[in-house]
Amino acid sequence: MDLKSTSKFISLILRHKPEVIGISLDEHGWADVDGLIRGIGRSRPCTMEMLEEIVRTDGKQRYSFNEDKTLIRANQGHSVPVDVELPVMSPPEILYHGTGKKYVDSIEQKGLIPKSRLYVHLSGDKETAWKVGQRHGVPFLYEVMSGRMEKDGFVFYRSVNGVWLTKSVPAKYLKGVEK
Ligand code: HQG
Repeated sequence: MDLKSTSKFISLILRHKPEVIGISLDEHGWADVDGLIRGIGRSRPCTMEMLEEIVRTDGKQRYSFNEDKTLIRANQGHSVPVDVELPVMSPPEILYHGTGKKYVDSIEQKGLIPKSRLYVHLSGDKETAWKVGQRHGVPFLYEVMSGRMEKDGFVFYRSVNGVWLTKSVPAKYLKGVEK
């Protein structure tokens, strides 16, 4: 079994369903490393060395260890209600959100909502947002007037792996743009 599939499994466990391997996350999203290795180990090979390699090489830097590597958590993307202590940060004037064309009608009505996750995910550059959109069929790109939103009182966070997060984006701050 390759590291990529184990990494996907870890993402499911640490963001959405820790119960699939019988573990739980603390209020800050941390899971016990030994428990995670044992839990995953019941269905596929999993060692500390593999875990360290996954954390180190993950393309989006999705996971972090605590200092002594006894705990591990996902940096963002959760649907379970944990507080990963995201720092509040002033956004650039414009951020981007990539989505599926099929969602556009609904988004123009309701704005961007977090759906199953805790936050709406925004990207600092078009290229990244486009890739996120491609996960949802025919992609569609929005410019988000994040500077104006901040002036109007919306709060933005930035995860340690560079994803911008906010609770919602009303439609008036969105503008469809070309790739
Ligand atoms: C859409 C990946 C209808 C929203 C990525 C999105 C990201 C609406 C979808 C991270 C809507 C939710 C998150 C509305 C929002 N009506 N649809 N009112 N408001 N939507 O997967 O942003 O590889 O939960 O546009 O790189 O696609 O997993 O969010 O299309 O950073 O690490 O509802 O996941 O990272 O989809 O992706 P998702 P997302 P990882």
